[in-house]
Amino acid sequence: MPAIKQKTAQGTWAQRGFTLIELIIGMVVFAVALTLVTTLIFPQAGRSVDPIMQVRATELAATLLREIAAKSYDENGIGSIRCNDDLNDDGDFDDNGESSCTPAGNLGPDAGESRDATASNFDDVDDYNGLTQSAGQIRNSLGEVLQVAGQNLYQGFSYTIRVVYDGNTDGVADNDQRTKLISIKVTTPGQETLVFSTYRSNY
Ligand SMILES: [Ca+2]
Ligand SMILES: [Ca+2]
Ligand SMILES: [Ca+2]
Ligand SMILES: [Ca+2]
Repeated sequence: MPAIKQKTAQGTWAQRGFTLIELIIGMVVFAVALTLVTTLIFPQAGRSVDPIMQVRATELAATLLREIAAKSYDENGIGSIRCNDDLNDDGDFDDNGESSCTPAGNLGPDAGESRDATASNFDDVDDYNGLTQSAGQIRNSLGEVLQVAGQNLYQGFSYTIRVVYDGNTDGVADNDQRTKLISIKVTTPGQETLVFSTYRSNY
């Protein structure tokens, strides 16, 4: 027990302990300080992880968006002829060597296409519609699970991709087939959800 020195009436120094009141006040001050630390500082320590997870979610989404951006606008373009190109200007998109764009209800992988466990053969942007990958299964376009030193690079992350027609670019799906809206929803290990979107026009 620490002690305090006190001068006696004879002018010599003597030691005395804490009184009960001093001990109680000390304990109250300590309890208040502990409460402040646990309510103010400890939650901040947890939150300081969030920006790191947000950066990693952004990296993941940027990688996917780069991959998608390299694909054709639609399955149905023929060579350099885009889908919905009305070459003979007769109001019909699928005569005279033309092809219609994929109907809104069919946006997704086409026959025999996959990106999950094999090297991806996705070849147009809407093939990614509905693609979902979760913890331990996040793969690159070669079908490889992304790992560093045996650890999954995106452990605890998951994402879902949605592709819709949005010709007037208002963020709401419509039937105007000139533009596709690609949205990637990434969920972090802390269950925070971030959405990254981009538009792709029919070029
Ligand atoms: Ca035509
Ligand atoms: Ca395709
Ligand atoms: Ca497709
Ligand atoms: Ca729209």
